[in-house]
Amino acid sequence: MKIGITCYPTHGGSGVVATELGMELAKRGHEVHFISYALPFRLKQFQENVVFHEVQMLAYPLFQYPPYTLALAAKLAEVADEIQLDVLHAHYAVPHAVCAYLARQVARSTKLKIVTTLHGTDITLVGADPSFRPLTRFGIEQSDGVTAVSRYLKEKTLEVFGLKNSIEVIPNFVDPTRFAPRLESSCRKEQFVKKGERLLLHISNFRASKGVPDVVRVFAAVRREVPSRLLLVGDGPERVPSREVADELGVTKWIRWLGQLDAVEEVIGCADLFVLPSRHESFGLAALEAMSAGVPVIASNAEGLPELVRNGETGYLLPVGDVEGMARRSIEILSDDKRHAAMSEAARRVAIEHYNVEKIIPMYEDFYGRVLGQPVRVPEPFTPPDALA
Ligand code: GMT
Repeated sequence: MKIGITCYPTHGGSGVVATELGMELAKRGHEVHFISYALPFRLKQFQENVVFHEVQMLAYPLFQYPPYTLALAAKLAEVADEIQLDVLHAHYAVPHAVCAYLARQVARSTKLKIVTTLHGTDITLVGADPSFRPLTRFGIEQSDGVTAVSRYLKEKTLEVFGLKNSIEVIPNFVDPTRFAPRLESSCRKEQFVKKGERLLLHISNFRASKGVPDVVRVFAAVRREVPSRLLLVGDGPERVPSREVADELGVTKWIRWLGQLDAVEEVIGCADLFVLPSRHESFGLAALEAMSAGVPVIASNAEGLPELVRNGETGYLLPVGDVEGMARRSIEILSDDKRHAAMSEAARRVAIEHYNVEKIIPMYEDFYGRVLGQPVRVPEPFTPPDALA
C-alpha cells in the first residue's frame, strides 16, 4: 500500500505514534510518505520505503499569520497525486483531518481514502473549544475511517460532537525489544543514582495538564522515607514551576531536569517507578513505554489511564491531585523488593500481551483494508541487496 501520514513532528505523543506507525508499516513493505513542516523527531535515520515531504511556507508581507493549513493541504494533494496514495492518515484531528479533506477535494486522484486518528487533546481541549468545534466535527465526519487511541477517547468524541460515525479503538503500541528492562537495555543506572538509591522518572511535554509540580511533591514525600532521586525528562511551561516547588521543598539537589530527549528508551529502563499525575490523559504513551521496560506506574485515574494502568497490579491509580496517596503508594512499592518485582513483571507482561507493536500494526492494516473495501496485502519484507549475494 501507499500511505501518506501527516502529523505534528515535534515532541508529543501523537507525533511519536504517527512516526512509529509509519516506520513499522515501512518495515512491513508498505511505501510510507510523511508530510509535515519538519522532519518528525523519531525519524532521524534513513529507512527503506520512507520518504519525508516538507511543507514549504511562502513568506509574504501580507501574511501576518502564514496559512500553514492551506500549504499543508496543497502539499497533501500534490503528494497524493504524484505517489497515487491509497490512504492519507491524519494524526491529531486539528487541523490535519480538515487539511486531508481539502486535499482530497483538490487532488485529481479519486481513489484517496482518509483515515483520522484521534489522540486526546485534539478532542478534549482544542477540538472541543467553540472556536474549533464545527471544523473538528466536519473533519471527523468527512473521514473515511476514524480511530481513537482509547475507549475513553472514543466515547468522549461521540459525546462531545454528537457524532454518528463509527470510531474504532486501536490502542497505542510499544516495541518491547527497544523499551526493555535495564539489564537488557543500554541504560546505566549508576549515571543517575548512588548505590542503594531508587530512581523515580517522569517524561512529558511539561504542559500544565501533566502535573509536573505534583511529581516533585510526590518525590519530596518519597525521599523522606526512601533514599531516591528523580529524573524529569521533557520541557515546557511547567519546568520553572517544578523547579520552584523543588526549591521550596528542599529537594532540588536530588532532581535532574534532563530536558528533551529523543531516545527515551536509553533512560527509561533505569527507573524504579514512573510517575504520571496528569489532569488529562487519553492514553499515556510514556507510561506504556515505562511498563514495557518493566517499570511500575503511579498515575492519576484521569480519562484513559485506567485502561492502561492496572490498579494494584502494574502500579496504582489515584485521584487527580492526591499527592499524599501517590506518595504513600510509591513508598509501598519502593520499599518492598518482592512487591516491586511482581509489579515490574506484570507491567512488562501487560505491555507485551496487549500493546506489542507486532499485535497493533496489523490492526491498522486491517482497518485500512476495510476503509479501502479490500484486504490489505502485506508486501514481502524488503531484502537489502547485499543479503542476496
Ligand atoms: O500529551 C500531550 O499533551 C501530547 C499529546 C499529543 O497529541 O502529542 O498526547 C496525546 O496523544 C498521545 C498519543 O496518542 C497520548 O498517549 C496522550 O495521552 C495524549 N495526551 C492527552 O490526552 C493529554
